[in-house]
Amino acid sequence: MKEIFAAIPQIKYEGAQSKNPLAFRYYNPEEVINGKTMREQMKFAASYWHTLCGEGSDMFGPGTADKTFGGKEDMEIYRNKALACFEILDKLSINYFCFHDRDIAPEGETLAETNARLDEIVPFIEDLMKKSGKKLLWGTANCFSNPRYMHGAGTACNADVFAFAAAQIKKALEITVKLGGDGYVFWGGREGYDTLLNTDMGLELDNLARLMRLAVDYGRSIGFKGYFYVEPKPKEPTKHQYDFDVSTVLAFLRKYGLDKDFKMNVEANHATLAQHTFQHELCVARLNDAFGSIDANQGDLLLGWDTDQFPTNVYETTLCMLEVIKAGGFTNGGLNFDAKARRGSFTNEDIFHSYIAGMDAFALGFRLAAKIVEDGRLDSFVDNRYASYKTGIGADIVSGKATMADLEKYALEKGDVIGVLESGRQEYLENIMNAIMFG
Ligand code: XLS
Ligand code: NI
Ligand code: NI
Repeated sequence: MKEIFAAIPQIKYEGAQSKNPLAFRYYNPEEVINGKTMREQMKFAASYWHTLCGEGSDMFGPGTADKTFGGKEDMEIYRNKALACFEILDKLSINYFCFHDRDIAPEGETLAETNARLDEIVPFIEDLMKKSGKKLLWGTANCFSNPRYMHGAGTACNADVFAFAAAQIKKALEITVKLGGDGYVFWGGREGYDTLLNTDMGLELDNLARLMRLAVDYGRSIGFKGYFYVEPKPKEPTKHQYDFDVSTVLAFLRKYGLDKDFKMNVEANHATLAQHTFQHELCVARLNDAFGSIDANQGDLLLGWDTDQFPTNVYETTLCMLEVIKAGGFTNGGLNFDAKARRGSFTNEDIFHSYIAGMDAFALGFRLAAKIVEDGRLDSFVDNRYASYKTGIGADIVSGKATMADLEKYALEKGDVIGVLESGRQEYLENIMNAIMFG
């Protein structure tokens, strides 16, 4: 097999002191932490769309990176993308990848032609998977790029578009099952609206639920055993995306009886666009038994859009991995780098620098999160803060024994309770975080 990135060696773990830019300093795949190897715990995945397709175009100019990987005609280019993908996975010791249907083969003139192209590329990818042992973390359908989806897909105002989206998702599910995918993602794409002046929100939401029910039932009928995910995002491309944040999605799923069928794929940059922390979104998902998978990236708080930067903020990755540990780790999910190198970082080598930076930031975050848990001071502080619910009136509140009358009697006897309160000690706790993280 021809090597596409001949200048890039196998990326090895060299330890924190290493100055070699093409080495891991914190990600040591075979090192055991909390009883499992880092490789098993972190479950890193590469995103096909950013890594093999995205050329860096933005609204002010075209792409700066060449992602043809030496290919000339259409399908040859896409075969080369697949070859490049597996070389990247291999050289970086990444076990998983994620894709949209349209990332792996270009669209033809008709749906039949497009599907035929998928049927041509899927066995090629399947073969590369067999040879390398790499796996599909999740698949999805791109129901947002083609102009036919200008008004949405499942929430389109036109039933023909709904039918087209369903057909596309059917095929994407079949491919995901064929490639043994562990998950299938619904990211809202253009499921949202720009103005209520032209929108029947009720019908659009009902239809979105209808499409998801059809997809789940079809997926299960063809043997899909993995997780279905919703990936919340508050805005972009539409002004108001229906899958705003984890809480909104949970309410939607419950209303339509879909809550048992879906987990969350939480993306860091989407959390901050919704004015939440990444940690908040992960925590809400965990508390509702909906923690599933993560799109690992970071935004820029000075820019109000989904910049999809590779995550390098170790404070954030630490808090994220703390939530992952509390959720009991990943089952079918993993850490997918839904992230791209900046437009100015256009070389092949930048792909590797980006992944190394992201993987090391998460590996260091994981090491630090494990230290925080082991240290125990933060957990025991929180535990003590709520200690009054363990005995006496607090235990009666929690067990449901206390009535409103009991609580009134208790309060009247006390006269006032201000004297029992203790400090929240935020600064003390933030200093403990720094002490554990920076030694
Ligand atoms: C876009 C989303 C998208 C999904 C997959 O903002 O993050 O890339 O992860 O459709
Ligand atoms: Ni994403
Ligand atoms: Ni995103």
